[in-house]
Amino acid sequence: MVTTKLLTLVMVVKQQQILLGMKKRGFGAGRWNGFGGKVQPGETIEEGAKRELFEESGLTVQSLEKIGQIHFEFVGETELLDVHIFRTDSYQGEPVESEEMRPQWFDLAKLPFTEMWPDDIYWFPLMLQKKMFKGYFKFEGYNNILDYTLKEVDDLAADKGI
Ligand code: 8OG
Repeated sequence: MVTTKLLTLVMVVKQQQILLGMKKRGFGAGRWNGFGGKVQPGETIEEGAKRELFEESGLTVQSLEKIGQIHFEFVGETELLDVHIFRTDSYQGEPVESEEMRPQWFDLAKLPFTEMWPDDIYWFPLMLQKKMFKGYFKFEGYNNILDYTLKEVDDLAADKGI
């Protein structure tokens, strides 16, 4: 039986920099990424995104802009990931290291793509231009992309396709 896990991912942008965290443990360990995780029962996706952002980086936000949605499949695994991606350009607080993440600002011109999930290089340009997108990536293991689709959309909620 195929199941789908609902996840969030928040990208914090300020001027010409983006805040990424080095994932210290668990899924995606050793990679720089935005902040996020599993949506819990009883919370909306946006509430889950804000909670994970705070837990992992110490930052709070008033509002988040929904910017993308990507489905991930891993060959041989029955669980699909449905990752809802948000962007924010304003936040409160200062980034602090958590048990899960070590935050660091990166210049947008010098992103550490070789130490990030391999799909990120495809959709980061859209996210950075504030273009909404939907995508699908099929992985073999955690390093190899076998197949993918990625498209810009006008309205994330209205567009049902992946
Ligand atoms: O709770 P946990 O740390 O396992 O959540 C996984 C986080 O990783 C969540 O924020 C979603 C995010 N994530 C994936 N796959 C990918 C990916 O391919 N690229 C990026 N940038 N983030 C991903 O699960």
